[in-house]
Amino acid sequence: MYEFKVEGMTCNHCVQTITKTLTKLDQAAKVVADLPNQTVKVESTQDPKTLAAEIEDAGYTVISTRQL
Ligand SMILES: [Cu+2]
Repeated sequence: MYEFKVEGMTCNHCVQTITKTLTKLDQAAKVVADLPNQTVKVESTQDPKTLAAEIEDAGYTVISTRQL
């Protein structure tokens, strides 16, 4: 599982956008976005760089990535 610190998530729509884009990349991915903490936890077999790039493509900035 990876935790991404993300900048730019402001509402539930952002959460949905990020969740949708990541599950499109990996249908088996489990995504938990935490709006107050501005983090996105992702359980996925995909490379974390690929996941981060996907979040950025959706219009958000990934500040840091860590493995949990
Ligand atoms: Cu939003």
